[in-house]
Amino acid sequence: MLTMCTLLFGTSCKNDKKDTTTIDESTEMTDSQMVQEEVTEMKKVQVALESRSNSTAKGNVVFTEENGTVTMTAVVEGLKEGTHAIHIHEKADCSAADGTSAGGHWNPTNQPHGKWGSSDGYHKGDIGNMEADADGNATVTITTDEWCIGCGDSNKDVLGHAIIVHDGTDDFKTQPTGDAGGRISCGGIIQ
Ligand SMILES: [Cu+2]
Ligand SMILES: [Zn+2]
Repeated sequence: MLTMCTLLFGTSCKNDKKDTTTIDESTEMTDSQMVQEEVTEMKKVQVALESRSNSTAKGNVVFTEENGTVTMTAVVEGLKEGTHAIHIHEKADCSAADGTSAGGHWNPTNQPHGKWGSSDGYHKGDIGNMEADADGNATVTITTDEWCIGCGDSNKDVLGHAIIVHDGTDDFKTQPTGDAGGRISCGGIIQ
């Protein structure tokens, strides 16, 4: 019996391609492969955006972190055609019908509201705007080393906050909100 188990284990190890697997091959991972990825380098958290303020806006946001760089992609549907602000807000609490339970913009570094990367300052949650097409679909991607997923550094860690999509446009000037209008979709960033 012992010999049998050793043999099986040995065979399994020999076929294990762990050392040559790259992160980019992760599109169709099984659960066991997913565990292996987490043990190595890539972190991932997925957020469902729910409609708020009687809107039809909903969607999905995916954060991944690899080698200290976080990429966030938001895909939203059910929007009015045109420009919509999207931010990370302070609290992972979408319970209010108008989304106000998520608090203000996530701003751990005590900066003014602004355009991401601006020398005048910007909140860590100031993702910016996205454009909805005539069918109401919008997507935005941001890649940054100013965030992390679950690293525990309160100036960087996106976990425990919320994604908010707004009815209007972020003007990058009005303090502290960007005058982006109502909150039409919300999702807590929870692992
Ligand atoms: Cu906002
Ligand atoms: Zn802001």
